[in-house]
Amino acid sequence: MEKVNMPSDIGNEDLMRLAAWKEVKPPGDVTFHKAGGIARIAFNRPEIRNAFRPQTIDEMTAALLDAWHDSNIGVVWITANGPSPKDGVWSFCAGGDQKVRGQAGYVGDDGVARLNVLQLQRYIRNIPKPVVAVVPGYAIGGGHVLHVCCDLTIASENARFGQTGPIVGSFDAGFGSSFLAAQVGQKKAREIWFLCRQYSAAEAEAMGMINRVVPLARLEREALEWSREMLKKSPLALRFIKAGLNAELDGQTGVQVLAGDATMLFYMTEEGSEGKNAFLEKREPDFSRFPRRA
Ligand code: 1HA
Repeated sequence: MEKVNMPSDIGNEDLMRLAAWKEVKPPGDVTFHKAGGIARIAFNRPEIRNAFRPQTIDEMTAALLDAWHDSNIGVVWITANGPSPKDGVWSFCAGGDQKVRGQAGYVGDDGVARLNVLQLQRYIRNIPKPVVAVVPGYAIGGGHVLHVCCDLTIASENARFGQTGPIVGSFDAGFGSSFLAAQVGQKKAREIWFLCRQYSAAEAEAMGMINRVVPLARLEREALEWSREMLKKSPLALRFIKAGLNAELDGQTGVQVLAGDATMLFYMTEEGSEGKNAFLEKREPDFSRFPRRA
């Protein structure tokens, strides 16, 4: 069959020249770099379309948590290295590695079956910084769900999007369905899941599940430009907007994240500090100087 996802004339070496990327950890199933306020976390199994096993997700989760706690980082990318050394095809992620799929999940070297990608999805939604899916090729199955969970998606023209669960005997009825429907509407989300077709980047953009399509050779430059624009904005404002946009779909957990942000802001006020100070000074708190605002 003719390959629809052709290699570009760029390789990682060129991508790495775009910014002064510093390697955070040695390459494994994932590579992890930082530069100028951006964390670049990339799937690194291009020979199998960047399909993930438990170790891949563990490495990606650790990198995401590192970026979460690094106050120098304002934007996180989830992307992928490529192309495949076998056939030159680019991919973002083709979902769970079917070769290690056991009876109760994807089996790690320790023999334990996991669906740890679901926790990664929650972290992507909860990290109080924008997460950008930078998609250089196939985003299929659980890989498609990951881009859906990201705050923004920038894709290359050759990217292909779709679900395969009902073909390979799986489904993501969580964010992979509900957040997808919030993006493309109920009818389209049902079409995507019930028919398991593949969609071009242009089609994905038209249905509202990705933000921008560019030639593959421009992909990371475009992502850099978007990221640098966001980095100039108020971090707290972006944090609250993200929490607010998530809150309804995330139910009580969404309210909890938003409420936690409100608590953080309260701690930053004199009124909030008065209670703590009074406790530490073993006196009654005096809130009388704080107005009851209209
Ligand atoms: O649904 C869930 C979950 C639900 C709830 C909770 C957790 C979940 C966790 C995961 C998932 C899932 O991800 S289920 C969906 C699993 N993924 C798929 O069904 C996609 C399978 N792959 C494909 O459909 C195609 O490979 C492709 C459309 C992405 C690309 O097609 P293409 O260009 O024709 O490449 P292909 O020849 O098929 O693949 C190239 C190589 O990559 C092959 O290896 P090779 O024969 O060269 O040794 C192929 O086996 C390998 N590969 C591709 N995808 C996977 C994979 N190997 C293992 N697992 C894969 N997912």
